[in-house]
Amino acid sequence: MNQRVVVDPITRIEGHLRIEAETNEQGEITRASSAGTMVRGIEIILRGRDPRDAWAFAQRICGVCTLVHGIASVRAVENALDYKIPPNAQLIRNLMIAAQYVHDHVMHFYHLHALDWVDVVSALQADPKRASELAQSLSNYARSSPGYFADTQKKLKVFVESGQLGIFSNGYWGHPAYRLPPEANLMAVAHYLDALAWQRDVAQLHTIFGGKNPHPNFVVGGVPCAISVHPEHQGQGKGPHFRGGAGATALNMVGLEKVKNLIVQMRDFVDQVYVPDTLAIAGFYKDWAAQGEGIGNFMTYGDFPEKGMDDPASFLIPSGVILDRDLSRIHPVDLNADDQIQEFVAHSWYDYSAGKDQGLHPYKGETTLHYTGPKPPYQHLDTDASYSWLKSPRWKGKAVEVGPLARVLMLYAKGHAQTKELIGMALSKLELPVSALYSTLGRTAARTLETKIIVDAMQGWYDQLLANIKGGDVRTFNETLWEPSSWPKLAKGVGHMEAPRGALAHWIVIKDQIIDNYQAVVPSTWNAGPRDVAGQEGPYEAALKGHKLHDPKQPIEILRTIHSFDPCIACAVHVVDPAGEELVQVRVI
Ligand code: NFE
Ligand code: MG
Repeated sequence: MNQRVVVDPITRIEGHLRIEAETNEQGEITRASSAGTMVRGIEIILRGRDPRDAWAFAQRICGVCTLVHGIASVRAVENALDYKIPPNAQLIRNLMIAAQYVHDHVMHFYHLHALDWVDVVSALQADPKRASELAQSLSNYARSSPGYFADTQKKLKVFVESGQLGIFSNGYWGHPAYRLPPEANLMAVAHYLDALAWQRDVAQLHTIFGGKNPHPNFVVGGVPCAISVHPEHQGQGKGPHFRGGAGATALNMVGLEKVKNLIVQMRDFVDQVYVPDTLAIAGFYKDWAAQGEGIGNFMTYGDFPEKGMDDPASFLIPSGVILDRDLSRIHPVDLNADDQIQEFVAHSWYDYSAGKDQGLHPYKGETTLHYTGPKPPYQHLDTDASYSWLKSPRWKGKAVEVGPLARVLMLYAKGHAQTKELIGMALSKLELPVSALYSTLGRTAARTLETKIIVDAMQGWYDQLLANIKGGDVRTFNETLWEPSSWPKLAKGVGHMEAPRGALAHWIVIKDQIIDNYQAVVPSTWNAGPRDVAGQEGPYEAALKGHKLHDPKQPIEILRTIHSFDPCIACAVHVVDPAGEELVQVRVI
């Protein structure tokens, strides 16, 4: 029987996402639709403000990928005003972005995605001694004694026996799609809990450079921490006098020493826990290397400049587009070209002033709710009409996937040595071909491998920062353009970055020293957006096709593939109903 399977809300993500899937008589998904079901707003409230303040508002688009919208925003203003930042500021930004990746990806793996693969309740059947042997065969992580696993099991037992699974409630425990032996389940549950404590520690890197986490402070022209080589100045120094923030942070050798230790703590967890766990768990789910392929087009904007944002050749992650999985040809991306990046609203609950069928480049982007067609509430999505609060971004008219898989493919295609080595290692361990990367499993493994690449790069940026300071260069802020009267009457610019979930850019138009237009096109919009005017699906929609649901009432297969993208719908839907009305009722089906 043909069926419609509705998952709303998708849990263990950020924000509100609904998936509707139509299945055929064999229970296979023939058509899937992805809908952002809640609106919120940032772009509109930025208009009319001082562009130097924009980062503080824009950063509040999301608290999960904290920092990224702050960075994209200051880069947009710096690009518009041709504003150079000092080398130390570049290095500190790289370290802060890298710390965000490592934190975010580890949390996604253990706290958002692992339970699609790990049966928590089955861990009660495990023999702690054998769990310890398994853990020790995978890595030299210190917390792997039989006693440690016995303790974890005891904690879990209390949860399960009380009938209140708390953070583990509502899983599809016992579903036949779970394949790990009880010992592997126990190990993963132990690491889930360890990762919670670890992430609390490593978030401190942001507090040292940016004063706090989430939402560390930034400043147009650099970073708001003044470097002092005198230990007594810690916490009292005067950094750049930036507007709208909580004040500058002073950074001394005590803070820098702490950063050094945090980098080691991050790297150890990635090497000893995250990478081995990913490969061990993947070994039980190799059939997922042939499911969830997606659209086969990938895009990166590039990030982690060695020199400056105006020197893309120095980026650790290169920019480009891959079409139809053809790794031999990288197409250049131009974020300023009118006909490359455009947002469409043909199937979104918006109108554009010149009609619903055209695409708009973000400099001319419109964020208004003049939409007069049918809107929520709805019984089911009207996928022939409009069905999402997300827009549909396209590159030269094509849907592209962004994120860890796009980045790892780009590095691989460009011949990056460590990436080639890591992919070679993972594929040979799993005995899978390169084509296995284009899958749900490939996407999840790519996230792990890029974490390894980025955490390894942190030491080099740290060493360079220390060498600069020791050589007498303590500059972190360039104030030459801080006076708005020095700006041109009209300026526009784009700030881009690679956020953990993919390519992110903010476009700004500055007129008479204030923001005239501000548009953010974010990773989850690229991946989760609805069909476009030509009927082309977005990446989530394409990736779900062909999945066979074992039990439509427990659609774990949908969760596996959607979670492999790490959705963030707060980022994706950042526009607001100007009247502040409730626009949709979220229903759980
Ligand atoms: Ni809110 Fe985000 C990231 C951005 S969205 S999580 O990473 O930008 O896709
Ligand atoms: Mg937008």
